[in-house]
Amino acid sequence: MDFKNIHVKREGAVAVVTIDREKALNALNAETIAELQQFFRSHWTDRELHCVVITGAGPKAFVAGADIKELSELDVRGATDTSMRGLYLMKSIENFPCPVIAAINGFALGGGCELALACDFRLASENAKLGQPEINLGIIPGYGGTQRLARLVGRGKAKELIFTGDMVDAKEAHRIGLVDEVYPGDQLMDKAMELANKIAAKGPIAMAAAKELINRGLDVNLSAGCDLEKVNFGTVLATADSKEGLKAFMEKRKPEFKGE
Ligand code: CO8
Repeated sequence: MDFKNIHVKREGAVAVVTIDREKALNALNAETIAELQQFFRSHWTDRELHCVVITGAGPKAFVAGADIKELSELDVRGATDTSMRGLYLMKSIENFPCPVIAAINGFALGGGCELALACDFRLASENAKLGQPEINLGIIPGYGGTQRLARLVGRGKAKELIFTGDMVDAKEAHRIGLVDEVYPGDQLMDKAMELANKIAAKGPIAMAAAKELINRGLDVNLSAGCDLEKVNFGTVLATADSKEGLKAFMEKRKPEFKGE
């Protein structure tokens, strides 16, 4: 698959997707959104893929937002369509059947912060800066930021970030729960791959079910969420991977999951 704005490197069961528009600090233009969408759509049923890492090219930015030049040329219809395409991408990442890790190697602003919010984990380098600066441009977040940020860091912190447009550094982002871990820049990708490979070694069916249940469970009440877990538990227990995992424990060996 030939892409212009992203690179995909497969390392076993892990795919590393690098957004590469370094001159524009990896800003998400329409073409990049479309290429990312194509990547996720075409790998939706790839059973050999167990984890995805998304990062930005160069030492300075993960993604500095939606492409401001493109935004400035949109009319109402164009803005709605652009927002819809971005929201659809974020949903695809959130619902992707295997975990997606954001390796935040610098600025993650606006649409870049929203991209990271749609991922399952956010690992940041010490030089990372995150924020939703849209208000400074006279606009609002359009790729899910008003919704996912509040769910992650709480109503107050989300309002502070979105109303002021201020950036937070990696340390503060970690303190408020916006990122999960912070590493020196030269260790970020190794740490992201370490986590990705650990996840990739687990049973992919159980992993997909766990991801979906946590995501869906947060949108329903506790009782309905537990009901969802009950139904899925039975389905997962009936898989060959479950039999292998339980058997391997009793035989004191490492399980070999096949995704069946
Ligand atoms: N879009 C396009 N180009 C960008 C962007 C961007 N978001 N960010 C940086 N660039 C470009 C700059 O224009 C510059 O290009 P050039 O060299 O040709 O002038 C180059 O990248 C380097 O940037 P700077 O010279 O500005 O680098 P600095 O180190 O001085 O500053 C900053 C780095 C602080 C990151 C600064 O570039 C900045 O503030 N960027 C904009 C950040 C921002 O406001 N992001 C939010 C954008 S809006 C958004 O994301 C909305 C999402 C929802 C959209 C919904 C669709 C309808």
